[in-house]
Amino acid sequence: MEVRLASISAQPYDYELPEVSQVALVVIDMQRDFLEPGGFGDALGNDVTRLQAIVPTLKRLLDGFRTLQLPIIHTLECHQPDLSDCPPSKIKRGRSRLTIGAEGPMGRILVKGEPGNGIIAELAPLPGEFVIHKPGKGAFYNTELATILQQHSITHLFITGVTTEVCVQTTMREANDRGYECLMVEDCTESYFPEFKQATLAMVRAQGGIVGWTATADQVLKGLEQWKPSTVLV
Ligand code: TIU
Repeated sequence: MEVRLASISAQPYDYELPEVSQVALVVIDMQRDFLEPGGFGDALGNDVTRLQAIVPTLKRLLDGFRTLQLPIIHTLECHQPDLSDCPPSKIKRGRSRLTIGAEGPMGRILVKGEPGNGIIAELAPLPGEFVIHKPGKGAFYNTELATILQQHSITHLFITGVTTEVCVQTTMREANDRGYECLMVEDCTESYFPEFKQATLAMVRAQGGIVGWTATADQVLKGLEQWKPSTVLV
């Protein structure tokens, strides 16, 4: 079988997909709680509408991964209804009018299973895609993510979602320390603070890619179209 490696045009230099590698798309916390009025992000005093700009591009990237039948991992930041997995420090932080667990217009804030805690309809997971419920900002803390990546021999992660400098960056740093080759997709992540997004992208790729790479969705899709893994690892 012909083996063709992919090289994705990225910063600070091209992102290579070796012959024996498996990629996954990670979509962090595209939940109503962060993108719609009345959720956690709103309760913290943020303008949540500015996160919605990435939805069409992220949907296009998701569709690309689905067409290529590559693994997709969605995460949700959430807590058990009794908040037993939520440190009191997290509840107190923010000093918002609606704290975690309080009843809001979309149900209880950041509580698993509440209407406001679900992933937005446009990006809803399809059967066969992984869905990780995470109590922290990073997707590895107290979740099955590490096991899933190992079981499916995943080595390369394309990281997207919200917010760039909180859950997205924390997850990318956790993954980087575990040896995963991570690329943050520039136009598929957003922050309530545009300057924090730009700073995050810059610090990821500084120092020779100290945390990993960044590229646009188009650059990722163009690269993946050339990629034909020689070994089916999933
Ligand atoms: N507040 C904020 O920017 N983010 C979070 O609390 N969680 C995530 O980033 N998902």
